[in-house]
Formats: sequence, structure tokens, C-alpha cells
Amino acid sequence: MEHNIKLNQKSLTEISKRISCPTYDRSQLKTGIVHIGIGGFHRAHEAYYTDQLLHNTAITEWGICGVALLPSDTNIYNTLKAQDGLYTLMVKEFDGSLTKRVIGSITEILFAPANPIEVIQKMASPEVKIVTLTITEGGYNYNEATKSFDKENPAILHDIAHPSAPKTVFGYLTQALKLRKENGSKGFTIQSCDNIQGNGDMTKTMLLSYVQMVEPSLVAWIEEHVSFPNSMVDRITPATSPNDIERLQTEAGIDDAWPVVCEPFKQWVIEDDFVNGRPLWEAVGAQFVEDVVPYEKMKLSLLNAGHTVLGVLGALSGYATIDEAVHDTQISTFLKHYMDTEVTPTLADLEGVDLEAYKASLLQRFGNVNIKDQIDRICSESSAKIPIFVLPTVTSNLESNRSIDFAAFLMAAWAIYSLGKDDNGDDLIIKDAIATTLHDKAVVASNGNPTAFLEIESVFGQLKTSERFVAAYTSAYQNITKLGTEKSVLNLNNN
Ligand code: CS2
Repeated sequence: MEHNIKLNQKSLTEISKRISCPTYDRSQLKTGIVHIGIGGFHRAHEAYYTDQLLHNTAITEWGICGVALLPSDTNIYNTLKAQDGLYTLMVKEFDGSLTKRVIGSITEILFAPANPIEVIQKMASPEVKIVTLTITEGGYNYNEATKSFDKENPAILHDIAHPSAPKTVFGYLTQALKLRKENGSKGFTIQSCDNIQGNGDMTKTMLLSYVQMVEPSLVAWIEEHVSFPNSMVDRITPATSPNDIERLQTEAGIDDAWPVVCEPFKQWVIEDDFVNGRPLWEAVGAQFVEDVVPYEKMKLSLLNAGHTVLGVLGALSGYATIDEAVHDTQISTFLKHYMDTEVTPTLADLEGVDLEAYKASLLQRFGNVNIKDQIDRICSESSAKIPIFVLPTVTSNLESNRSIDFAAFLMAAWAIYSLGKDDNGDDLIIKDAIATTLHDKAVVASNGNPTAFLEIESVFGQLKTSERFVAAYTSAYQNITKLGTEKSVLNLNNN
């Protein structure tokens, strides 16, 4: 390779001699979608599907405007801006090779903290027909303890006081929809792409709670002009590492400051409920169905909860990546028992889905040694993930008097993990919005009061009142403390 080429619109023709690039005319694309949250997942998933669609058809109305919402998104914004919205998607195949393609579907990028009005106006523009969201599980402002919208959140209080310079997605959506109503424009579809059971329903309930507080007269208009399809999204997308950037330079001679890496598998199941048109994503593999709920449930309670199992037990055992954890026989046996005895009985039969094959494929995907998905990434924000991924399974099993031992063990392991040390005494960095609370309660738990951890109501709700759960949890806690993770996992597996 003669020299490295910096990725941007100008160099695209040169780059296309090295790897696959968009051949459609990006300058002709209209912005039909505004997407909030332009991290790796969006770029490996929706932006990829849309790029494939633009590539295969002559459609021009579905370009994406990516919005960086948070001040901490400065870096990603600057990088994508400098590259004209272009980035390389590197699919890590099972044989170790990389399939590389430059993705061109993000044609505009906005940085909300610097210019909120621009973002509101963009969302209000009639050519925008869909607003999609990847704002993480914690971004919906749902409080597990009160089972409702968190009205005390300082960012929400800020948005109420400063409607034209909002910080949260709720502030932006409300202002944009208000403008659309005033302008006599159509509404848009708000499509959540986050891992939440009933993600569309959740978005609707949370948004309407906010609107009810700030613009009550807009509620009826939203109910009539906005739809909130549920969807199940899936593609494992680890954080990009410096090695990935280097590998792209070495293998293809391309300087891309922020390529995205992902697994080959991808799935998108969407409820077909769009008020203002939609891309033909089914032409590139998405499935449109009437009821997404069972698909979401299957994915959240097997894949995402499976990640949590591997993450927490793996971290305590001193592993750094998910493939290392799943290749530990005792941990993968634990995971299989959890899936078979605790999750499977809670799932409805899904037409066309072979659950046994699905579970086997998960173990294979987790085991992809080329992915090197970081346990740190998986364990981050567990306090927002666990109530969605794990606790609904526990609730259902408690109601039906089925096994809860593996989930109770996992919660005990999480309490011990939250002390911030693995079994070898090495530090674990806890990245979580409520890291201090987790740590404080974990310390009380470790001083002879294991159930103190279950008192975190924003995570566990009233779980501490279940005698059966508390007994299983306490016994697991004592075993892990006494024997260490490896031995206590082995004992539970052989029980
Ligand atoms: C992971 C997900 O964040 C997590 O804990 O389980 O990011 C997972 O990799 C994706 O949902 C896969 O589709």
C-alpha cells in the first residue's frame, strides 16, 4: 500500500479502490431520519441497514441526520464531522477476517449542546419523517421504584425551565413536535432502538408524562399524529480499540479516526406502525411484524441477560472479555442452566423461532474470539440494565413458583462485584450512574448484612420482600464470599 488515505467525502473515490464504499450520490439524499445517539451501535445497525438500502435502490429520501446529544459526545461529533459523516464498519467474521465497508447513510451531523435550536428546527422540518433513538436503557428517565417518569431528575427540571435549550431527548421532542403542530406539518414516528421491553410503549409513556407537565395542550395532538413502534434490535458492537484503528490502516491503508467494529450477526424486528412513511428496511433484512413483544422478551432475557451473567461472573473471575468468560466451562454451564431452567419457561412460543437453536447460537456468538467484547462495556450501567434484562424473569418465576437460584446467585455476585475488587484482589472500575450508591450498599452488605444491596429500590423495587428470593440470594452471597466465584459457581452447577 503506497500511503494511507484519510477518510472523507473527497477521498471516497480513492478509498473505493481499496474497500467497498457507497456508490449512491450522497449529495442527493434528503434527511428523512433524525437519529439521536450516534455511538457504535447505531452505526453498526440502523445506519448500516439504511446504507444497504440506499445502495440497493434508487431511494433518496432517507438520509440520516445524526445528533450528538451530550457534552460527552464532543469527540464523536468532531470526528464524524471531519469525516463528512463517513466511517468504516468492520465486521469481525468468525474466521478472523474483517469485512470492511464505508457507510454513507449519515449525511448530516449536529451537536446539540452547541446549537439546540438547530436540532429542534431540523426535527421540525417537514422532510424529516422519523426520529430514531439510541439513548441507552437509562436514558428513558424511568424510575423503577415509582414505576413512572422521574420528575425530579435535574436534567428534566432544566428542560422545564429552559424549553428552547433543552438537554434531554424529551425536551427536544416536545419542542420539535410543538413547532410541527404550529406549522401545520405532519407528525413523525419516534422509533426507539434501545434494549427495553416495549421500547416504543416506554418512549410514548415517558414522553407524554413530560409533555403533560410542560405543554398539556400538545398531548392530544401527539396521540393522534405520532407513533411509537416497538422494535427488537440486535448486533454485538464492542467499543472500538486502538488495535482496530491500526488494523484498518495496515490492511487497507485507511485513516479512520473512529471506525466501528461488530459481529456478523444482525437482527431488527419492527412493529409496522409508522405515521409518516418509512424506508423499505425489509428489503435489506429487517422484519416487520405485528407484535414485537415476544421477540424483545426473548432477546433481552437470553442475549442481554446472558451478557450480564458472563460480565459479572467473568469480571469477578478476572476475565477482561466476554469470549474468555464463555470459554470458562463452569461459567458457560451456569449460563446454560440459567437459560434453560429460569428463562425458557418464561418465554412464549414464537412462530418460526427455534428457541434451542437461538440459545445455541448465542453461545457461539458470545464465543467469537475475534470480537473481544469488553466485560467493562457489558457491566457498565448495570443498574439500568439488570431491571430490564434479569428482574422480569425473576418476577415471573417467583409468581409461578419456579427456580430463581441462578438469578439470585447473579444478584449476589453483582453485590460483591460492586465492592470493586475481583477474586484476585484486582480493582474493578464500576461505571454506573449510581456507582456510589451501589458501592455504599455493597459495603454494608459485606459487613454481615447481604440484603442491604437489595434495598436499592430504583433497581430492585420490592424484591427484598420476597422471602424465597432473599433466602436464595443470601445463601449465594455467603457461598461466594466463603468459596470464591469459581468454586461457588461449580457447586451451584452441580446442585
Ligand atoms: C449488551 C448489549 O450493553 C449490553 O449489556 O448486552 O449492548 C448487546 O451487545 C446488544 O444489545 C446486542 O444486540
